[in-house]
Amino acid sequence: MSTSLSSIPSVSVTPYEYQEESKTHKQTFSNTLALKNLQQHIPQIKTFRDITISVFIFLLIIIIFFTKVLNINSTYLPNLTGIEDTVQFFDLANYDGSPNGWQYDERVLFCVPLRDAAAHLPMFFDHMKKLTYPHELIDLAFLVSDSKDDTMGELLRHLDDVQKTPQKFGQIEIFEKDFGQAIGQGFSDRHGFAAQGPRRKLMARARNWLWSVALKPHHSYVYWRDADVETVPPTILEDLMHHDKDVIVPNVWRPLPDWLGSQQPYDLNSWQESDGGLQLADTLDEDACIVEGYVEYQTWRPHLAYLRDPYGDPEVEMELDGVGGVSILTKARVFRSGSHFPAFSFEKHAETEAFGKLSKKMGFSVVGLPHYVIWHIYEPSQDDLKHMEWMALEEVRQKEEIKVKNKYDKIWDKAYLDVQEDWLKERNKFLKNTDMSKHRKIQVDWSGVDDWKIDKDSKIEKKLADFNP
Ligand SMILES: Nc1nc2c(ncn2[C@@H]2O[C@H](COP(=O)(O)OP(=O)(O)OP(=O)(O)O)[C@@H](O)[C@H]2O)c(=O)[nH]1
Ligand SMILES: [Mg+2]
Repeated sequence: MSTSLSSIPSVSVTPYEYQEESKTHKQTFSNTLALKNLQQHIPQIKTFRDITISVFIFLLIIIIFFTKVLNINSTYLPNLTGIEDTVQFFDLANYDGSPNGWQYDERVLFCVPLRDAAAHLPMFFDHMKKLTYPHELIDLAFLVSDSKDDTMGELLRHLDDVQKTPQKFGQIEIFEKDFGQAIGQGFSDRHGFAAQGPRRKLMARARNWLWSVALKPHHSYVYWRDADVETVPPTILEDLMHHDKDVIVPNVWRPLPDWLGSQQPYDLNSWQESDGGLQLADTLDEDACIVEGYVEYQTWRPHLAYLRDPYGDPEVEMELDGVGGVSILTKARVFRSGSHFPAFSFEKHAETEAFGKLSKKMGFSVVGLPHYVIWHIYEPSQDDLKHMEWMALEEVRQKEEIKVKNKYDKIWDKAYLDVQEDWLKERNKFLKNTDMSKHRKIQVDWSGVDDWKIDKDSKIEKKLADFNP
């Protein structure tokens, strides 16, 4: 820069001009210096600006995280001084249900209808103890109805056991109410076609009684579970919850004995509506109740159960219209909003299938997971029982047959000398003087012999020609 200053043409200009110009130059020079100085600091300024922006973005993320992801609850609290002992305040916006509810102490109401279920309860409580959702956040509600066995006694015993362990649950309520269910609880009684409509409507009433008395303002979720589930992941609540749907069900299959094919899609009540289903509904009476899996009602609906791929992604979702009741997770607000289990024909359906349809109609999301499976127990039908009886008898008969054969084989070996080989050797000696033609006449059938087509050039033909020249 000093060279550029000395090179200013001082001779050819007036002092004034020079001064002026020199001044300008000085200014330019100082400006250039300042600019250079500034340029030297630019990286720092840029970093500073970057830091400011980064901090701003960071703060923004934190705010979004706390408000949305953490789902910060309303902090409003009314002044309850003086009445806090008798008045409880709930802001229901705080119990909407988030996809990771277990991290925010969200309570689940676990509803279980029971009838003649004493035999299933040991298995049921075994699953309960293994649940990974924090047990203190699970409130249990049971409805025991029309039972001929000791369902209530078994239930109390199991609850007593589990509540003494570290795996104890939150609040527990048991309700008892008989609905006069006349249809038996055996497999074939339950699954007869004529029994379906009345049975489903009655079950709907039972479910409504249960949730309507058990649901509290502090529940964010309601989970429905049948007692007769044999295999279920312990993470079922979290697995269903993280999908963030209003109503969600897994796929339900059942194991079968080998002679029946080892496994089978079970719950056909989870399906998507089809044109065939809608057309069928139009042809039926107002009170009719379509049920799946019966030749009487062909709906051509895609069933969740049949869409299972054993190697499929368990996260895959399928939109549904009807849902089965074996295992349903719902946000509590679905019931608070007025959805329920229709105990009458709603769009030609009742109970859980109608609940799915109704909830969807009310704008809630209703979803099933085709590749996420839980397993219902296998209960033999009357035909299966007959076949099993026959198989049991057959097994006994075959065992007996083997026993007798072994016995005879032994006796045969010991009691009789096997002379077959000797006989073959000595047979000719014995028979050498015997004219067997008296005992065994040899007859030759010559019919058709003239029709034989013999090649004229063949050796036989030539020989014949030699005999008959
Ligand atoms: N409270 C009550 N519970 C019932 C009644 N009928 C059945 N249950 C219970 O409801 C759950 C489901 O009943 P299931 O008999 O398995 O019948 P489902 O769910 O229609 O399905 P399937 O297993 O296919 O017959 C089980 O936990 C039963 O114990 C009833 O009339 N009242
Ligand atoms: Mg069942």
